[in-house]
Amino acid sequence: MSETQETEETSSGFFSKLKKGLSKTRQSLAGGFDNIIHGKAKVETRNLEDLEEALLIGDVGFETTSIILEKLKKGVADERLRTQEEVFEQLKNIMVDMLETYQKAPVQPDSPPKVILVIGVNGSGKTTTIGKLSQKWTEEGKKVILAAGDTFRAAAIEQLQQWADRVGVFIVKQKSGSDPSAVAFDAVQAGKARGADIVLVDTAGRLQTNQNLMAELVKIKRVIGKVMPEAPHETLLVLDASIGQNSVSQAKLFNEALSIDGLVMTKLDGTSKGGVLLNITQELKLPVRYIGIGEKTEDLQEFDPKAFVEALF
Ligand SMILES: Nc1nc2c(ncn2[C@@H]2O[C@H](COP(=O)(O)OP(=O)(O)O)[C@@H](O)[C@H]2O)c(=O)[nH]1
Ligand SMILES: [Mg+2]
Repeated sequence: MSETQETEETSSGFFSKLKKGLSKTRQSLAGGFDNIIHGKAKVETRNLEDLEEALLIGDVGFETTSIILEKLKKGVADERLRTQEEVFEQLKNIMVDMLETYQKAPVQPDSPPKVILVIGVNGSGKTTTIGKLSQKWTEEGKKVILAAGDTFRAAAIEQLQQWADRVGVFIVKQKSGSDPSAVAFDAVQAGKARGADIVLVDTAGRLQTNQNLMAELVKIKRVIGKVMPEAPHETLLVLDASIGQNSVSQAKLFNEALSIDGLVMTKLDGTSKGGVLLNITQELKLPVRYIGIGEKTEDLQEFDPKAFVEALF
């Protein structure tokens, strides 16, 4: 197989997975548009009102929907947008623009390892995301080390250990109940000593109280910085997309305490609320780094705004 053929196949595989993963969101969000916007007929006010409703039902959120509608109305008033088809094309452009606004290239450290702190509430998909990323990067030839920083439950350490065994990467762990900062400290040190490219730090998502959790995460972050002053190079917040608008307030809480660098939106495959990505990027002004569209390793994709919007329709 030639190289171009291979690239085409991989990218079309990527896209068909994305389409499949987003099918529920497509049904709720874009399914609404099908009845509203089709073809060459002149656009009417009623079309825009129905569109607004479809966006709200698709969990795009009130503020963000208003911004989109304002732009479309202006286009119609200026007579730049005459047909329903033109409105639809413009809608896609607006969505891509919104999603691209805060995207940026991830930070590269001056010297390895790159330390990535992964945070988020219980069940959001932190450990699974770390497992998937470690597999992907190991296959790319990178040396990855895992830190079992969710010491709150023994099962959490075991779950990360299983990924480490499966992928064949080194894991730093202690027994449950131990100080997660100490685990993170050891892992970053091990990363330096062993010449690792990446250290992925798992964390707990639930403690006795939210305050305890935030304080613990802040401490982990500070302690990592003692081994490598510029680390963690990336703090990623993992959010379960199926909780829709609730993820916005959750993200704000974490961001205030820990200043997040990027988002991972998981479980987009099981939900109709994928429109929340538009809202959360506008509200948080943060890039989406990865999206999870299924259980398998290849179901974690780097976020691509154009492909995402294309797959929605
Ligand atoms: N369908 C689907 N399930 C996911 C995805 N990401 C994670 N999960 C599942 O969500 C559950 C919780 O994940 P886990 O990584 O343990 O969450 P954690 O508590 O944040 O570490 C597990 O059953 C995962 O298999 C995803 O993108 N799609
Ligand atoms: Mg976990």
